[in-house]
Amino acid sequence: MSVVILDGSTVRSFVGDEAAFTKSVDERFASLDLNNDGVLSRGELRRALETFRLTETDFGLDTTTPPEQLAALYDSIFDQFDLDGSGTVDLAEFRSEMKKILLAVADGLGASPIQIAFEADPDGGRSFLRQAADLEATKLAGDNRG
Ligand SMILES: [Ca+2]
Repeated sequence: MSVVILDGSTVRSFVGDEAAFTKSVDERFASLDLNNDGVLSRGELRRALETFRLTETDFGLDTTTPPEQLAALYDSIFDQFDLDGSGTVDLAEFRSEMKKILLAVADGLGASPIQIAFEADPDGGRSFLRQAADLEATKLAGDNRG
């Protein structure tokens, strides 16, 4: 487990770094598309949300949230992702919604830094917030060199 400190501007600059952001989102999409059909089903997206741990930190839920409430939440999130109502989420929908979510997270964080502890991800992936923090660390290191 490692701990990073980030605030809204950290997340914002990650989302604003289009190449890095798109690459991360695309990689995550590919890893979530378990049956490799190029779209995310309801079940695949639900697994994604659980992986991101967004529900706990960003939607104000805790582990005592009843399952039926969680199911309703996942449904409403899926409908948000599925912009054209096709019943699946394609890469373009995934990108645009992840961007919106992370910018909302950035707004929520504002200028107050928070400390987040990350556990090692079993699939070797890193959460988006972790990647945001890592990207900023890389940039700061670059600035110090220059
Ligand atoms: Ca799929």
